[in-house]
Amino acid sequence: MDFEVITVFPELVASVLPYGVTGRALSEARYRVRSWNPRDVTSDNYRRIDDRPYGGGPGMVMMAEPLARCLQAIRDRRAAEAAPPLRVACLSPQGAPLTQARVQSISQGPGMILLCGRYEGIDQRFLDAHVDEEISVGDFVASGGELPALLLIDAVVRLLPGVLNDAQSSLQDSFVDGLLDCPHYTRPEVALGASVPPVLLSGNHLEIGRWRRRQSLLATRSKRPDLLEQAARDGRLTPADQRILDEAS
Ligand code: 9D3
Repeated sequence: MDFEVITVFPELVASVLPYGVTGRALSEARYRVRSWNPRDVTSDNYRRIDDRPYGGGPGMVMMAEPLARCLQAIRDRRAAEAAPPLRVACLSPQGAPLTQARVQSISQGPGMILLCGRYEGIDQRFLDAHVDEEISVGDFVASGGELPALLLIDAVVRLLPGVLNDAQSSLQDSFVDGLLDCPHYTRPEVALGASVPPVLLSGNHLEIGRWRRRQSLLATRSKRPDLLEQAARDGRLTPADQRILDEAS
């Protein structure tokens, strides 16, 4: 899995992944991340990559040509390595919201070229000519595309074969079945004056499973009613789930 990241802050991109699960996977060469700085392919003395917006307005716009040269440098390098071609995604507040379904589909492919925007935006001609999709990580304003790109890489890498210790844990992820996770407890049995729910100490795995499902359903209804409605529409709630929700409402 390869991520080719176009960014004016390559040190920022390199700084985040060498920790935890993504760090181990990186040292095991389960994926690669390379950064490409559009400033490195400029030809003018000022290494200019941004300019003022036509039509006026605040901020600066990333210029199309340095980005196109950067993309060509990536494609040339990959061709020389006989590496497969990659789709181009731009991280952008105007993109489609990233979902676990999209993360899973990316994890089954060869990787991506990720363009991290800075400034007010990117010249539309580059987007029209070269970008296959625009991806957002949520309805809030970040200061650039680098942290969103890292979030995408993080979410994809943990799904790669061999990356998580426990083969079960990514299958049990919240969002995979469209519900929020249940509460978790560990030793000691009494902490901060509160006890562990007795069912978790019972050894009855059927009852424990039912309790966890109930907690997931109730937490999803109270914190993310949108997810619960989607699960119901998609037929992911069993009659037993419906009964739990009806009885607790
Ligand atoms: C009012 C104009 N702003 C658009 C909302 C300008 C603007 C703000 C912030 C343009 C770019 C950015 C930088 N953000 C990203 O590049 C970004 C982002 C985000 O801000 N939120 C959620 N997902 C993403 S992905 C890339």
